[in-house]
Amino acid sequence: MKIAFAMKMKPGCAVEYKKRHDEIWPELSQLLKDNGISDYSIFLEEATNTLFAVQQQSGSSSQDLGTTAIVQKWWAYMADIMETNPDNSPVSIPLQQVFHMD
Ligand code: RM4
Repeated sequence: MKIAFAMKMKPGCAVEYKKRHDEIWPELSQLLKDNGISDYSIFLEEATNTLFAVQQQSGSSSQDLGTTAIVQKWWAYMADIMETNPDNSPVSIPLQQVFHMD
């Protein structure tokens, strides 16, 4: 199932945000794949620093993996450039699909 959600990046962090994702930890990407996440993209709207994530999921969302140590470590690593909840998880707003074409 394809899902999408919005997150917020702190202003002026686009280069660093992309750099960190270009260098995503292999153990994190493997964990995501092991949990049925694929075809995962994140897009940035620079005017509002809004991040739009889209992913295929066969079980839980990437945002539901916060009980794993590697996701907790990644969220703590990313917290300085994102809007987060007290547990460092990124504030994530589920988005409703209103159109799809194969
Ligand atoms: C994002 C955010 C998400 C994570 C991806 C890989 O910045 O931390 O929760 O799934 O990175």
